[in-house]
Amino acid sequence: MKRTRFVSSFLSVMLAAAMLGGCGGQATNSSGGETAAGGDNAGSGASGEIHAKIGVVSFLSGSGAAYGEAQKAGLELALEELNAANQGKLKIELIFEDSGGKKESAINAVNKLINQDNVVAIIGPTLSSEMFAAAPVANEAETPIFGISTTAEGINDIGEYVFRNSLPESIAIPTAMKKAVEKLNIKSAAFMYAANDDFSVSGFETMKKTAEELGLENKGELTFAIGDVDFSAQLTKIKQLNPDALLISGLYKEGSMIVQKARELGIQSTIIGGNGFNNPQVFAIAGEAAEGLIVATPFSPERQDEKVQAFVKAFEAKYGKQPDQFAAQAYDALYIMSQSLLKAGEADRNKLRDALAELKDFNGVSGKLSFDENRNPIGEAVVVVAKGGKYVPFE
Ligand code: 1QQ
Repeated sequence: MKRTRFVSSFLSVMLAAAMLGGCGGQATNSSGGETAAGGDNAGSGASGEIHAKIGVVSFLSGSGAAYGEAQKAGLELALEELNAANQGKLKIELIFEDSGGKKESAINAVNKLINQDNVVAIIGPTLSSEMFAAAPVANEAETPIFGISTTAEGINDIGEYVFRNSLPESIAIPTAMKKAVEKLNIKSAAFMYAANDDFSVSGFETMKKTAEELGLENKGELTFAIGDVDFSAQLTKIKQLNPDALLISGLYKEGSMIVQKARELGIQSTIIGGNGFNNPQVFAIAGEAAEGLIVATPFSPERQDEKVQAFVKAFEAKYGKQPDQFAAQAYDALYIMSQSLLKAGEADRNKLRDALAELKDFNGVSGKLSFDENRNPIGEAVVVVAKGGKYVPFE
């Protein structure tokens, strides 16, 4: 069991005091500081302005880099807007680390951000598997770590410094499956999932449980691995099983290749995917085969909401393309950090943690957000279907 927070806070304060001669570690509130700049106490260094360094661990290279790119784009847009709006009150600095989707790299990045860069909080890492590996490090160091795409069950059980605004698959998947079963004549299901990825396994378990609850006949469960490129053996079997629905839990690269191959082999089943499919790379990889694919997401750029449309417009102006769910959740996360830092009154890890825990009815582009007692988001998913190269509401 973890030490009580009071004891460990006390110990880290003592340690910081011993190491830094009484100067607070990550607290970089510039009031009273930065006097060396030739008496310049106006502008961004003005007295009272909070300076907060936030680390970001993201999947920026390799087979899932489109997730990380979307996250970085969402964060940088929010950073620009927030630093302009918060002038004189709060200045946020982001420090990006590329984990390449690997657990070991995520752990190293978290250690570096906490011990070397003295960040007040960490956003990311991208994958649940990375979060399971790296969040215990942040939690032990009493540094808030905030998932923006981690949707597996059990993420927040790591500890009280772990948060996420990414809607868990246990909410998103049942929403998609119920709607599909209601609208299409689905009576049976088969499953394919990546057995070497925590998120994909967790998503599969939710899919299987939901299918049981919906009374669907289970026609079979087949696995693949992240990194695989040939899925013909599994899909030949799926074709024989002929399920009404094929449920796929995986990341976009392998998931989209499966969708493409399934249609190539003439599989007619309705395909329902998990969170991994919420990226436009699905259309680049699967092409026309993506048509009809059903997914649930908390974000749709089509939503006729003033805030959502303003975000879509600003994103398109900056990047020349529409934001996806990963960009939207990243964008919201930085707004949540900003609001919570202003509430905390200084860039202090424990004060920020407490402010985050109190978040209620945050009105973001990926919906309204409050946390439950386990710091999980309470939110709703919309169900979308692939049509003409993009996702549109499934009505
Ligand atoms: C997780 C996910 C992935 C799809 C994130 C990219 O939801 O790993 O939890």
